[in-house]
Amino acid sequence: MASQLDTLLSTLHGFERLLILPHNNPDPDAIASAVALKELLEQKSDTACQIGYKGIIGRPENRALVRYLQRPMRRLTAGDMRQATAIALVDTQPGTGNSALENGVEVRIVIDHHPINDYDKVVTFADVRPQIGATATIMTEYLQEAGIEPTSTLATALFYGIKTDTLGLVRGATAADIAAYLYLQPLIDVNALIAIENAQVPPAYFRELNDTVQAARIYGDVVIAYIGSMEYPDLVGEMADLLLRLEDMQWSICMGIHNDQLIMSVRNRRRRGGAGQLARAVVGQDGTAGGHGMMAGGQVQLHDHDAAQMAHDLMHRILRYLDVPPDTTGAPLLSYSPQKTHSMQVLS
Ligand SMILES: [Mn+2]
Repeated sequence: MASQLDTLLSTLHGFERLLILPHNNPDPDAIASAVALKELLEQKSDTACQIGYKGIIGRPENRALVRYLQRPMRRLTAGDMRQATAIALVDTQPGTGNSALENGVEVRIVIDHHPINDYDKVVTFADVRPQIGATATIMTEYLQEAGIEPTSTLATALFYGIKTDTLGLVRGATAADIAAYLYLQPLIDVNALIAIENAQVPPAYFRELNDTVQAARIYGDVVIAYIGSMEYPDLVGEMADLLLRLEDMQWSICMGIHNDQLIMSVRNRRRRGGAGQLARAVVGQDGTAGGHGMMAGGQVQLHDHDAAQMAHDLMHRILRYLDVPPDTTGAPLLSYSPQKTHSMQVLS
């Protein structure tokens, strides 16, 4: 029986060029996975690869990672999609609305770890494993199977991809993620990783942080912040992670506007917490959404809709979905004091 790797490679027979697409506004897992696929195919096939992306790489850590990788990807032009004869999607799937993929374009390869999407596209090779914590884990396995030891640079990127997607192996990590992480660990450039993780941030970061904290309201065990327009689209994910740290919270949801899109990020503390279901139910036909039990996201194209009104509508749907009584006014985070205070005990 042919191995997964052989099947993957045979998919590209006769194709001189492949366009690799990570999801829009790519995160470390998407960036590392795209670079790993390029490396694999350039060593094991005759196909030349180009990585393209849509959206922006805004989070300072992600910008630092891309600089460290010597800018392996470029923003897509309209012509790139038209000219592409073979396309690979990594860390995303057709039909999610979260890639540059256009209708009618054939997809050769999909490698992803998000829940399987009901797409009607014909994909020649699909390796989608929703139980796995990071696509970088799957790509590490392919490199191992191909007998390619990643360079220190690539190992660092893959390690960081697994680390961020699983919050350091505590969010949705499986035995496979742990195995890949431990395999990569001796190969990484520790100083580079420290520099990436502690990338310096522009003053706007602190303005956005302030806006988020000012906007956050608490409804029982749910904290929600709508921050209005934001400098870069992945900010909502970063802020949702931060808000989930508030004691007693089960849910955190952050929404903001970037480039005529309302972007929402959802977090839940539990492994099967239903973050993906909430995102899909709330966004509905107004946009696209997807994700796992603990983390999910969605986006709505605003067109002529008023941003504040749309945010208000979504907020309403979220509260209804979570059975929060409609007349409940949330408590502003900054004046919120929980019934029980148990967190500030001094440990001695
Ligand atoms: Mn991922």
